[in-house]
Amino acid sequence: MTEGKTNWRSMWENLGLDMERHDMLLGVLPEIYKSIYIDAQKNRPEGMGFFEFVVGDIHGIRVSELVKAQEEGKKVIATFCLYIPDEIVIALDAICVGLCGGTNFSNFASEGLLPTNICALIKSSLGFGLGNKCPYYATADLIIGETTCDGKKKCWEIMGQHKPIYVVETPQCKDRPQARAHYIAELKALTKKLEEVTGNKLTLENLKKAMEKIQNKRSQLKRVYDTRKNDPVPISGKDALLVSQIAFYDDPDRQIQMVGKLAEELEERVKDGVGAISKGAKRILISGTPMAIPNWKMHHLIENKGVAIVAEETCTGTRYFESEYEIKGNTLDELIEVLADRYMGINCACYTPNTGRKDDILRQVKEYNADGVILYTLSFCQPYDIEAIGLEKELKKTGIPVLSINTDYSSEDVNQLKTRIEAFLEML
Ligand code: BJ8
Repeated sequence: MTEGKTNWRSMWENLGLDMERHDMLLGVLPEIYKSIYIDAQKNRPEGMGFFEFVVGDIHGIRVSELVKAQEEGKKVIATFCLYIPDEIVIALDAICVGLCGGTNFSNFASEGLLPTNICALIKSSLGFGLGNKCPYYATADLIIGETTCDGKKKCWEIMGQHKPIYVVETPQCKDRPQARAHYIAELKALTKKLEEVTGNKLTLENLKKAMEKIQNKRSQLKRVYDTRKNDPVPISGKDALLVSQIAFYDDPDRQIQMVGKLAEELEERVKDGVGAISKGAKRILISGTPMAIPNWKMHHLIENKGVAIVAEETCTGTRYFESEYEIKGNTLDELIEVLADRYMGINCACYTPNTGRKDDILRQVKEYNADGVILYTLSFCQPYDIEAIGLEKELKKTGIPVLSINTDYSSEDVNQLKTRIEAFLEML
């Protein structure tokens, strides 16, 4: 272990990390993890051992795999949004890593570059990169941005001064036929850019294979989520969130294997009536902005009260793996259309209108048998903030208890949140 750590140190130095700040980050993470995941939970599935190992070595083995792959000529492509299809990156024999930041530990580097009223996810992501604290960002050969929210759009301009970046112009009004045509054209332009960067060519065969792989990876996550529809829940929301967060940067083949193994164990637990949280516990659906690793704040606050989070209608939850596709098509163009339709089916608040999200929440309340919904919005995220107001009214109208929470990555509001969550849970 010591030897391994020494090796990582020289790797981090070679990647140009700010070692002092990086040491500080890695110094606090294990403690936070221990208090949230180990001390506060009982009866966790054995299969979580793998994910615990991965998070315990968050900047180690996986980064060394990326460095090794680069030495062998592969490229590392970093993304920040679900609308950038992993399938195209993987088909071109490159590695895709999701880079959203989930802690304000890195904000020192984004201060002075961004106004204060920008969401924590953007501040954190930019801070990690520019502050030389993220080895994934350091390895990235190309960053792919998108035109979703305004904050991200402007963030790409700043990132682009430090790293090669390519921005996909995602449409705003996705229900229009011309929006579909535009997104398809954008995916083709992205393909061209990635072909230049990787030196590989997208073919019908390699794209089909990549689609099978990514679809398989998503379906293993879906299996895990499906087990959460039972009472008792065989896995806590916290653990399920961790699995989902790791899926964004780990090797997809390993994910298929390890998430599949976990799903098998959870399916057995369901048969045997084994729960991670007591049978009959109140059940909460979370809906809102993504929760990038290590943002476990809401899950910890809620599950600490003995209730179960049964699903997340977020990009680090169901939006990531729902909307399966049929891999059919005899030409590359046809397969790209399949991809475009799948991705445009994701209901993100950055679209206007985005009525599908309300339908998703209502469906998931039923499917996961939720007693209430907590709308989770990162402060200063206007699209989700505005949708939360309308959703709160709509859900109340249908008799679904709902609580809307607006927060960031800091711990300053924890006591106030605890009080609000307690009051909400009591009325369920
Ligand atoms: S598909 S949710 S990953 S854009 S960064 S919108 S929190 S103000 S992340 Fe997103 Fe793609 Fe949509 Fe999903 Fe708000 Fe912050 Fe913007 Fe954010």
